Formats: sequence, C-alpha cells, structure tokens
Amino acid sequence: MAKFFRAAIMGPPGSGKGTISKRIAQSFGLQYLSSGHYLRESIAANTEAGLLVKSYVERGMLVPDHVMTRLMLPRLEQLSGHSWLLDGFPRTLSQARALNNLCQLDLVISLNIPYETLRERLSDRWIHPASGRVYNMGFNPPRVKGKDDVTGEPLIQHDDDKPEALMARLRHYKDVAKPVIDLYKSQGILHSFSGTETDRIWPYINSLLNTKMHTQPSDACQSQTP
Ligand code: G5P
Ligand code: MG
Repeated sequence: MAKFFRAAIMGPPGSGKGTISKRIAQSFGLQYLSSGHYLRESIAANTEAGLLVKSYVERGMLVPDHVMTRLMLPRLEQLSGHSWLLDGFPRTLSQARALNNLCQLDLVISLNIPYETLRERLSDRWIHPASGRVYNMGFNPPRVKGKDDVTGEPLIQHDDDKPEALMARLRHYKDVAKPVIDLYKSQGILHSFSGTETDRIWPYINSLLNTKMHTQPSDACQSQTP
C-alpha cells in the first residue's frame, strides 16, 4: 500500500501556525488544510454552514465540534492518496478522536509562544467582518489603511483582540488544548517548540520533518464507514 505522511500543527491564536504551515507545505510538498481558511471560505460564500459559523468566528469562539468535523473530515477523505498537514484542526479532544477514527497522525507540532508576544501580534489585528479576512497593521497591513483590500469596506478590531479578552481566550485555548496535547504525547507523536520568533523556530521544525518524513510514513487513511 502507498505510504503517506500526516501531520498537524497546534498553537494558540497568533502563534504562527499559518506562517509555519506554508513553509512546511512549500518545503515538503504536503497538501495544506487550514480550518480557519475553510471557515472563512464558507462565510464568504454565504452558505448555510457559513451563516452558522460566522458568529463564532467573529467572536473568536470555537465552532461546535460536529460542525468542524463535518467541514474537515470529508476533505481529508478526498486526500486519502496524499500526504497532508492540518492547521488549526483538531482543536478539541472530541475533534482529535474523530480524526483518529479516520486516520493516525505521524506527527503533531505544538507551538508554545509567550503571552506577551501573542498580545503584541494580535492587538494589531484588524478584520473584514463579512469575509473574515485578517490584517496585521505591522506585518501584513491593508493597501489602504482601515479598508479591506478586496471590497474597500471598513475593517474592524474585535473586542476579543483587546488585552483582557485576549488573555481569557488564550487561557481557554490552554484548557481545551491540554487533553489533545496529552493524547498526542501518549501516542509519542507530539513535538513542542517554544520561542518568540518564527524564523528561529523554523530550522528545528525543518530538521524534524526532514528526519520524520523519511522514516515514519503511515498507511493511507481508511475511508470512514457511514
Ligand atoms: P484560525 O484561522 O485557525 P487562530 O486565531 O487560531 O485562527 P491565527 O490568527 O490564524 O490563529 P496563526 O495561524 O497561529 O494565527 O498565526 P499566523 O497567522 O501565522 O501569525 C499571526 C501573525 O503574526 C501574522 O500577522 C504573522 O505575520 C505574524 N507573525 C508570525 N510569525 C512572526 C514572528 O516571528 N514575528 C512577528 N513579529 N510576527 C510574526 O481560526 C479562526 C477561528 O476559526 C474558528 C475559531 O473561531 C477561531 O477563532 N476555528 C475553530 N473552531 C473550532 N474548532 C476548530 N478546529 C477551529 N478552527 C478554527
Ligand atoms: Mg492561522
């Protein structure tokens, strides 16, 4: 049977999951699936699922597990013949168990970034509410200050990205992520990275993947029985 490599990246909001995932996808040719991207896509398309998830995403709250698994697992089933990397999924123990029923991960990367660093990154975050497009005034600012690049509509800053609310969200992330991290630790596939700069963390992740991808590929994912 063909062998494929399956990985996931976890970390609090603003920890660099997206930035690192893109580097991994580019360097190692993995298919990249971001839960946040699919959520924003369904919001922008005004689908039924989009309307349902919009209020959660806008408030920085977790979308219910059954909605997330319905969004993500069919996409993974379609990729049963590929190596892939998940960004932002699974986020809860229930999601991790649902994923486990579909296929066994080879590697989980967990990013530990200090609160102060996350606060600095996220307090500069502005959002286009209709589409969920995210800007950062320091690193990826909009072309016109305060306006969405695509529609020209005004950007807003969520109350959730203000310091007090951010602290609560990060605490919530820790609580929810802990059992997921423990699960992957017990399976011997968890690798944690700490630091304040993505560029300093990246060489370690790069080197880990170089080793793992050539030694521990898994069987193709099993199709779920309905
Ligand atoms: P997302 O889309 O998964 P978040 O909030 O978890 O969103 P986000 O904002 O996408 O996380 P990230 O991907 O961890 O952050 O980080 P990033 O985008 O790479 O970097 C953040 C910023 O820091 C960027 O501007 C980047 O340029 C900058 N940066 C990166 N590295 C450095 C560095 O070294 N130095 C500096 N100075 N800057 C750097 O999820 C969105 C929402 O969808 C729902 C939830 O509501 C969630 O809030 N959701 C789910 N709900 C339930 N279950 C799931 N599985 C869900 N998945 C998504
Ligand atoms: Mg992201």
